[in-house]
Amino acid sequence: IKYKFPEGFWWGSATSATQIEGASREDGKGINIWDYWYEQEPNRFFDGIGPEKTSDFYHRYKEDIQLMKETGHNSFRFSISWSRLIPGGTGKVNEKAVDFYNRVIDELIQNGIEPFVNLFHFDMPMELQKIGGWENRKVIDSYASYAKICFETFGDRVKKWFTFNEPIVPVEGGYLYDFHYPNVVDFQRAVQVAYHTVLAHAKAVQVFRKTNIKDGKIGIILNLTPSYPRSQHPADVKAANIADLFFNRSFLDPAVKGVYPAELVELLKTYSFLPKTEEGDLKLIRENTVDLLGVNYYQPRRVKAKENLPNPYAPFMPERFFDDYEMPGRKMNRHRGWEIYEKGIYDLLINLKENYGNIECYISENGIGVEGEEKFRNEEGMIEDDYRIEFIREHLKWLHKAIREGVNVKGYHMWTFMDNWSWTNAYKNRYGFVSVNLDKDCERTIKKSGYWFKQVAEQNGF
Ligand code: BGP
Repeated sequence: IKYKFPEGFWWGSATSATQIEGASREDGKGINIWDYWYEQEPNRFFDGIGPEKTSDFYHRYKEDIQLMKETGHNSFRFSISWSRLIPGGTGKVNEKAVDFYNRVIDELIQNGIEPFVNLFHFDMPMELQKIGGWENRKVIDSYASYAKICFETFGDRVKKWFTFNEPIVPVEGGYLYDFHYPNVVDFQRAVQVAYHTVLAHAKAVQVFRKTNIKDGKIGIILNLTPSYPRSQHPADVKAANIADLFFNRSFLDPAVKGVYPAELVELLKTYSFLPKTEEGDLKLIRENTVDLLGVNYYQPRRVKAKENLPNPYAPFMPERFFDDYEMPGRKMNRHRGWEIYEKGIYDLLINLKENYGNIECYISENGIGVEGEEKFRNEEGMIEDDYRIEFIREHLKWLHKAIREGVNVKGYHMWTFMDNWSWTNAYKNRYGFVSVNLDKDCERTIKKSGYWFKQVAEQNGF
């Protein structure tokens, strides 16, 4: 074995409630922004497929947990659906949801699979969105109460907690680039939403510490996109730094260091976009940094200095400060339109080691979405997804190098366990170790990558 990983390394995959559970109206679940938006505008959804059934994990979790075992998982990340647990977002707890998550957690543990639980994966309860969602400061307290209930109910068995998955994505999607509800394009509101999310995160960490879960750790999951300048020309480097401030450091610094980057604050101040704050906010952030960090890595960001002056009449956007740069010859996943750059995972981890106190971290998502995988199904009925094996293997090599150089990485979760519903392309691009046949009542079959992963996990390397 050439690439051996440290003892006790976490191998597994990640999912989210809205994308796998289905049963969106069953057993007292309240609706979230996705259920609502799909009802309002089904045609905006790819192929007209919404989140109501998805991969039916709600009913088939036992079978799925067996498949996790068969694919070598010793750990699994999923999220709790806030609107399932507390249908109104605040107030009464849905006992059927408690029962469901209890059963999932117990089943995982009985099968030797460590649960990693995330509290928020893009799925704001609709009742709270109606009063403004993250724009409304009150929602921070609703979130903290929800978090408290989760810690108290499941904390006896769940030891790895995450407050948010990719909190910047609802800001980008919902308030800047129009791909999440509520489809607002407004930089000032985006700043406020981002700021309230950071406060909600810090508050949940504070609640967690008070709940005092034995051996428990809490973190946040961020999509870190290393920001590479086109050249070492100072204008390009400056452009890359600004993109890094907006898209990485706006959450990374407050979560890990407890402070916002001064350059970001300065920039927002210059353009009069500072958020509304209250006394005590900065103290809350400062005192509630994370124990661990989940890192989702798919692709880097490549930028160059702006070539034209920004249009003064266009809405203010982060892109006011840089242009995207399409590096010639870059390797692409054409299905998703994302660059594949394996070394990025190494670069970002080295940055965490050097500039973020070598925080304990783990790769919480990394994977490749491919359209039309059925054509790779062989006579035995197995999808031969060699491209996925290659994608994972090449990333693992760089991850391994980072570990050798002392980065504090404890695990790797692939996105995703089984093919699932995605926010913008439904079932077009498939990501799973396990395929889901929508025409055959969601029949599951393990792909070649799933068997390969089992070997890797069992040998703790390859
Ligand atoms: C991440 C999200 C996941 C997942 C993944 C793949 O940003 O945390 O929820 O969807 O990306 O992206 P997509 O489904 O858009 O192709």
